Amino acid sequence: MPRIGESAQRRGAFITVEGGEGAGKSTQIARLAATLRARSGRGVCVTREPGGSPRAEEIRTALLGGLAKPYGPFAEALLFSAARIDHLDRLIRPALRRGETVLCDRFIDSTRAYQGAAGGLDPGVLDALERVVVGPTRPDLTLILDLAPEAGLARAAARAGGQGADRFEAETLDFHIRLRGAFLAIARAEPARCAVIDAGRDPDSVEAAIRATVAARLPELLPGEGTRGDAA
Ligand code: Z5A
Repeated sequence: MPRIGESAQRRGAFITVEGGEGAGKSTQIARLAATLRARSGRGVCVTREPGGSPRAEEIRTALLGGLAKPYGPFAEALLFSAARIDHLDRLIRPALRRGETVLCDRFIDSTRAYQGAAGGLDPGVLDALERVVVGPTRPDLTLILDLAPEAGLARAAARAGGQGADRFEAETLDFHIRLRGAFLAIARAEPARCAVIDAGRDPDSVEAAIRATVAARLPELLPGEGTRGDAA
């Protein structure tokens, strides 16, 4: 469980990266991590959800294998939450307390978008889960990589090279269109935390937009670059 007074102990920065399938999250997190390691003078912890700790990775295998699908979006949200509790306790909060920058591939907004907006789970249930599971450990910045679902699914399929789609990739195009709308709605609702990045461009252009956004929103991480503003 989150601890009282956590915010006072927390010294690092927490950045999450969100978006639909094949939006380029892993590609861009690797690039941003390299930039921050070279420029920020702080440790950088790269992680992902579901997963990120040994126990949470076991839950990931079950979730992406479709084990919880027959039980519906509430049961799936509970399993994602179980993985998140372990991930926060074992990896994210200790790294933040050490003053590191945590870069996390998916976090609470994926639960909101996949199990909530696209899966039909009541937003009140999701809010309650976030309060007890995440508490005060909220991202300082969330980069939402926005891409047409057709393009993202094509990228993911090309990368898979004939291997089958996982539990979520196998959803209908309509599901993925609802997902995109959900991520954009989250960004509109929380503009101070979220920045939308056009992920339909080449990887170098997407990287430049992310770097400018990080420099503008969290200038202490990229000293000397903070005056150019968001370039999403
Ligand atoms: N999920 C959920 O339902 N609820 C939750 O609470 C959480 C998650 C936390 C995790 O899957 C699944 O769990 C996810 C949501 C659900 N759904 N699915 N599937 P995952 O981690 O296995 O998959 P993912 O998060 O969707 O990531 P991904 O498919 O690996 O995509 P990505 O990381 O965004 O993209 P990438 O690997 O960087 O790039 C994909 C390919 O495109 C690759 O070949 C790249 O070389 C290429 N690429 C990357 N950028 C570009 C550009 N700019 N142009 C052209 N090609 C590019």
